[in-house]
Amino acid sequence: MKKAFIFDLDGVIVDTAKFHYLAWRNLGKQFSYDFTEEENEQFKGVSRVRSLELLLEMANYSATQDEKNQWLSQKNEEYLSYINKMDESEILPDIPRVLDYLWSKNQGVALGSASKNARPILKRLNLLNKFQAIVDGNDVTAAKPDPQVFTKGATALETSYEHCIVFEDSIAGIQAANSAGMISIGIGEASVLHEADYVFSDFTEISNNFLDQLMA
Ligand code: B16
Ligand code: MG
Repeated sequence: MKKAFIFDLDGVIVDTAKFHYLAWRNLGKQFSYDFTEEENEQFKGVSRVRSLELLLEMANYSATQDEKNQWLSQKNEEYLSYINKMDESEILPDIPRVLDYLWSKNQGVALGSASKNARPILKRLNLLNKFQAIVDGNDVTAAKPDPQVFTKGATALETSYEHCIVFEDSIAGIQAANSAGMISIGIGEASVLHEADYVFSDFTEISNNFLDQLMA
């Protein structure tokens, strides 16, 4: 039976969280806030606009709309300066193997990311043609934990939700997959992603046998 495998981008296919962190940290310095890596965990899977709101709340800084708009574009420009130096070597281990295996088994493969930069990132990684459908931050009206980013992918691949498998590194993304009735696979720490149906540290732990079981 054909299933749909939906991949998150940041933290699943590529480790761009480090670039988001650098850009948010530098922005925080403008209002004298020392943004830590630990705090950055809360930003994973969260939209750009919501991330800025969170940062301002942490810093207890009340910004004008003009300041917010300026900071959102400033943050994105810095983020893009890091992204523009990326290449295929940044693809996380065993992602190419898993994608190729799913294609060889004629499975549906989609991207479901909160990022508005998903397409240029996939292009830089030479992975654009590995996805039959791409749903990103430009395509949704509700952010994770709302399941829209994944349900749109399922619709594009003409697959019912219960036949979808989602790979996610964020708590919000796991909740989104669960609320749509999809199988959720956490990539990261089990203590953080305990709501997922399965958790693996990374794709080197996901065998072709396990993928076969998901397809069955
Ligand atoms: P952008 P994902 C998310 O991507 C990131 O995890 C999150 O940190 C980021 O704020 C969000 O994309 C928006 O990204 O500023 O590029 O639109 O994990 O859902 O692939
Ligand atoms: Mg992610």
